Amino acid sequence: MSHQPALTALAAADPEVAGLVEAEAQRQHDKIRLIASENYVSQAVLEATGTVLTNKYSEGYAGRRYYEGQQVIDQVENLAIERAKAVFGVDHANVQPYSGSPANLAVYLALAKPGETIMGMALPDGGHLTHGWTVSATGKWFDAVRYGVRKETGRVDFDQVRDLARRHRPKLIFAGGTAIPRTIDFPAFAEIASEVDAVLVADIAHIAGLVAGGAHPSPVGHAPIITTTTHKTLRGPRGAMIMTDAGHAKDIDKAVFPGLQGGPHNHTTAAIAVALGEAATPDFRDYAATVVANAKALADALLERGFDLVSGGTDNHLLLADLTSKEIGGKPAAQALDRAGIELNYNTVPFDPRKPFDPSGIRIGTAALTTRGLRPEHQPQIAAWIDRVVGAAARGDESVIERVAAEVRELLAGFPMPGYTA
Ligand code: DSN
Repeated sequence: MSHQPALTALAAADPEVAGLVEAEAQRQHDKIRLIASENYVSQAVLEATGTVLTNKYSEGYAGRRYYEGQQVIDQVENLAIERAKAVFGVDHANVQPYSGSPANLAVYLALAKPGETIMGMALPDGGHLTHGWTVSATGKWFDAVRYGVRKETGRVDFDQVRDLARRHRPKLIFAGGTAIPRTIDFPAFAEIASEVDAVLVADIAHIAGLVAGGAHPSPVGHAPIITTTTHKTLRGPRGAMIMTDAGHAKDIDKAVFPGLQGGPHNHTTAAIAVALGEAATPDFRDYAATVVANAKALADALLERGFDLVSGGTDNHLLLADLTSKEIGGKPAAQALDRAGIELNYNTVPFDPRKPFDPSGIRIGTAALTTRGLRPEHQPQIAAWIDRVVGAAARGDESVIERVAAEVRELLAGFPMPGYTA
């Protein structure tokens, strides 16, 4: 049992680190990974991230660098850019942001001045820290206005979005987030942004793979600026991109470099290119459709078992369960599920009376298990395990948890993991 590519030199030079990497590979193999922002990248993506491209500095952009020796790096970056443009149908792509938060910060730098008004979804309602939440620099340095979901439906309250936008006239409106189980209505956001002369920024980090694979409507044509990480449903390395219309290209490029970052991580850029090559294939469309089918099947099975899902279900890769009726908090439930080989995160739910570090909910995503090969017919079993473990944790019955962990390992033994040979 070992990591692929093999860690031959690493094991010889630094057995301690090699041992930790092997242990993590084994852990990822043995668990049903339901963290909605995670995935398994292909071995090709893994190989690209572990290349000599990490040795090269290349501040600037292709043809306009501040270091010599860019004959190859320029080609790598241009390849990633052209693939991003083709996969998402955009005019321009910047593939240099180190991750999602720096990508969003670059958008602020390009389009707003400190103290100006911006608008985003409140974190407890499903938004992201960098959409102006209180503890983020974006909430401290900008006058952040926050919209949320309706209590009765768990869906974005567009009356509130429109009302707040008219009253506060933000420079930017962010659409997207980290715990939104329903289709994001980009045309509705675009209409409001246009009415108040704001720039609509679609943060598609969670759903980028679904957009690329045709399983979620695209924001292109509605949002002139689109940010995304590359490692969630898109199934690339940890990184990010900003995609724009032609009019915003220069300002965004200037904001990423030299505005915010230094040299791009060229090994990551190569791996983004590989992931985008994969995202252009028919197999990826099947994967994206199956991610959604798996999430819907898991939602149905959990609803049958009495789980309370925010918005009553899902349209995408993500479910948010409020465990109040199960008489357990999200955190002890998530910890028990992890011990049972089912890995997810505790999460606030909209209007959560509990604190963010000890909230009422758990967040569940189906991207990684889909990559692993699990299908809708496996979801009732996963729901049954979640139900058993949540019940056992509420009762303090550790023996059930151990039995489920063994059953999970047995199921997963039949589903190979990219980056690992059993
Ligand atoms: N922390 C990521 C997530 O889990 O959704 C978003 O940045």
